[in-house]
Amino acid sequence: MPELTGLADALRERIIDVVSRNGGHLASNLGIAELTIALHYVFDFSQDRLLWDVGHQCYAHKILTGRSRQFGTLRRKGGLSGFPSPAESPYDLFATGHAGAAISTAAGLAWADQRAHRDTSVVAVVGDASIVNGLSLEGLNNAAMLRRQFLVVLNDNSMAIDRTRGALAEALERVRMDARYGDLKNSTEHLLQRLPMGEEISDALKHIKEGLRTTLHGPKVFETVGFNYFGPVGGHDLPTLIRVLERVRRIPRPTVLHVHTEKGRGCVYAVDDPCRFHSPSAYTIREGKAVFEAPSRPTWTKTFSRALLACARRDERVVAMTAAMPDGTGLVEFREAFPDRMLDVGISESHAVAMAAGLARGGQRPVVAIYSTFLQRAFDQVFEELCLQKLPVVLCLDRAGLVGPDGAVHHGFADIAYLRPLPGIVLLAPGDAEELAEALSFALRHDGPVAIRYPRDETPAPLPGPCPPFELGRARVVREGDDATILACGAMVAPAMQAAEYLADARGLRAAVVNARFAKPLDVTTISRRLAGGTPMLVVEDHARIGGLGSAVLELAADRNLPANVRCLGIPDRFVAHASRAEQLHEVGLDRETIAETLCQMVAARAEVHE
Ligand SMILES: Cc1ncc(C[n+]2csc(CCOP(=O)(O)OP(=O)(O)O)c2C)c(N)n1
Repeated sequence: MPELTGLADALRERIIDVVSRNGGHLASNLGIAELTIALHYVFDFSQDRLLWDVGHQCYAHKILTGRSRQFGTLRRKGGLSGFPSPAESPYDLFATGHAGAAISTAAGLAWADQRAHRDTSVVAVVGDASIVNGLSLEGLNNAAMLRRQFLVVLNDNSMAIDRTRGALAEALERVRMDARYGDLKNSTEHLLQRLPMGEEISDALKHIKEGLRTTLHGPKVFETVGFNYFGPVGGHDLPTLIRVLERVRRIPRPTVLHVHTEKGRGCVYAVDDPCRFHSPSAYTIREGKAVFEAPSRPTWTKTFSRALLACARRDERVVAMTAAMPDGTGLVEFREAFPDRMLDVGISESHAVAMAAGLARGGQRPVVAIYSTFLQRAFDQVFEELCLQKLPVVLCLDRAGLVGPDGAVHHGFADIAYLRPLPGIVLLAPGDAEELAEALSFALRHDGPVAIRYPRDETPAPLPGPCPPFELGRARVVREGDDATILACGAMVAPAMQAAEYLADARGLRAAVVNARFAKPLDVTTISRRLAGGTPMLVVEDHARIGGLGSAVLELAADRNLPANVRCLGIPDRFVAHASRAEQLHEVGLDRETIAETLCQMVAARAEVHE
């Protein structure tokens, strides 16, 4: 056992070392080292099933399942993913990154194994913030019907990225207060005495009935839906954890084991500021402090944060909403300035959007700041509660496009494609920082749903010339030229400008650059005029080629019978792996060089036709 305890410290040391160099999910992984060891000690996950909810806490699991040597490549191009990945290991059953799905996929595996007469144990590890996600609750509700072993390990560290919010969080907090550590040890001993060990299943079942009554402090929600609940158990006491798991493993019914862990465990700065160290970028330690490289220009998130504060000062109806991501979406300053106008609803994107609809109907001006990839969870609410009602809610889609090291599970490559068919929605993509502020002002003036997309990146140098206010369906011509047009969207305007400048200097080619600003409604006049006569148009977007701005332009050309000498550069029809965002953009051809080269080819092809 002492070796195992030493192993937990060694895992933490390794994780700190690699995350400080590569960036990644630090605090959650430090907190779950003992629990991961205990799970692997008690179960045989070469046969048994282990599902990580979200999956960001799987680093120790990766190291323990044959990936120790590659761990230094974490989140790097060609290296290990920062999330579970079946491509890497049979111990990773699903590639995950979105919260709430583990109980459902575990339930599916449990049913499948039962049908196939496979005698496996199934374990889902879910954090205290993710267990309140609607999908988790749907999963619990259904999995409770299983008549077999099914273990949900509730890893409760009282944190989402920020503090966990909501009524269940408060219930868990009460459990924690009731069972402070000394007490916790007693209750765990009590629990151990009551849990089956070595008996026949029928005896075990008898114990479980009693077990239901042995619950000392637990929130009743799990028992109400039909789960056995055991806990709380200290998550850093490895021998006890192993003893508890060995017994809980034998229970032939759906069971929740509630484990307390400390986010950031074993690392002073991560314990002190678990939110900052939830998913830090690379850093170095100087005089005991983590030092981060400052961005050379303000990020899009920071720019949004400032712009929203300015709008909120002008209009007191503006309220801000987040689904458990105040820091990532830039709402921390807003929360400080306007605590009464800020809502953090926990990891519940569908609820956030539906609630925003209610707020808008009640006369407020909600701004929902959300990552593009997570808005996918709320598609139906955007459809029904926002668009069908024509309600003025502003969706600010951070991390739109390719997201860099978080990789395939987090890219926001589909928002234009899934939002564009919804009648009445307006889709904006600002080209620089000033445009983001203008887009937000426009969105808050507009009487209907608006989504604004921007990437995880620094903002580019300001586009040339004055920044005109946004007008519905009006693009902005940022560079004139008659030989060809680059129609660029959002963060792609800057590389499009660089490509056009290069082509002018190196090839004497005069390409116009049109900043689309709107993916919907399109600037029909400007685009139609630029297509006239078969002038080449290259559409460039940090979005899937399928269904994005390029598709919209081709639909317009088809509808109006316009000549469509159009090519599209965008994200191809495959999942792009983790790497830096610049590497990913280069890999898919969304860089200055590929834009210039593609436009040259188009112009050359046209010249050939005309010869
Ligand atoms: C649907 C969804 N929304 C938001 C996120 C962003 N996110 C990643 S981890 C995390 C917090 C998870 O908290 P918890 O489940 O308690 O796990 P912990 O990190 O505390 O171990 C959040 C909000 C996500 N991954 N998926």
